[in-house]
Amino acid sequence: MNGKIKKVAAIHDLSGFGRSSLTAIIPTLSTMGVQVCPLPTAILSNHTGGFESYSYIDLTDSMSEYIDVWKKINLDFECIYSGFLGSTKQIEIVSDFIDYFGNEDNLIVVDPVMGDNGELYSSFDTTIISEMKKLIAKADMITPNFTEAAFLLGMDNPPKTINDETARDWLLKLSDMGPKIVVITSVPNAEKEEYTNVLAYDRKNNIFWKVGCRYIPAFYPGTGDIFTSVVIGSLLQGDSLPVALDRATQFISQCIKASYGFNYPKREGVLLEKELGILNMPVLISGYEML
Ligand code: PXL
Repeated sequence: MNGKIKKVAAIHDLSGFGRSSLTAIIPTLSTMGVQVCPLPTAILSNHTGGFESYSYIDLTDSMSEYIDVWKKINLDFECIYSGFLGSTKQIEIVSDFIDYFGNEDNLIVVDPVMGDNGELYSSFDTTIISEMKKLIAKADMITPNFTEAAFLLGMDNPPKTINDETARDWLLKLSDMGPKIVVITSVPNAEKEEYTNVLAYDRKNNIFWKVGCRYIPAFYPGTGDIFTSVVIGSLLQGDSLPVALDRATQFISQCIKASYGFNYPKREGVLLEKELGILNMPVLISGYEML
């Protein structure tokens, strides 16, 4: 056995309460045997989705010095994973980070965190969309939710549902912007209202994938961060893309079911701590198919 542990540079905010961003990403990837090296973008008292207020310390000005030290001590990463970015300047910093630390062998993942349920998060205005488009051009894989995918494609108001043909069109158009792998989460199912889909396109193999999941009418902040973390952990463990998507979908459904059953306050996020252990259990692949 060799002691090599893979490292992920995780460029996200730290929100002290509500199980989103780094407080969800670190435990998830650590449980999957991956070392998380956080590059914090901001420190918040709690995430911005559903509380009366939040405190916000912007770390844009300290990020360059932090990164310079990482360069000096010669760090390298098997994956670079960015999420919530608080300013245009931060997007530029991440872009430079990818130019320096990205290479042929590592996986560059950009989760273009901007909004959900048809709306931008309260801390953003629409300039985030054009900046995010520049950043996704440098990614190997992007993981927008349905709302973010529509915004990246230039729509102001995401449609209610899309059929398979439109879905393939969206995936191709997003891949044309740069990323080799495009994953769209929370896509409403046009035929079966009680299901949502995760859809994906793998340009190298020219394959579209679809993983269905029973829709649970509950919105919990942080589920996108946990989803992308499981996909990354699974790919770094050597799984194929559809298996990684299947594992992540199953894990999120399990977390949501665990929380929903307790009528747990949504703004506190899903009951991650109760469920983390199942990430180390043998996987029963539940049902991916080609789109
Ligand atoms: O999970 C996405 C996210 C990340 N960071 C902050 C957020 C949110 C979603 O609300 O508010 C600060």
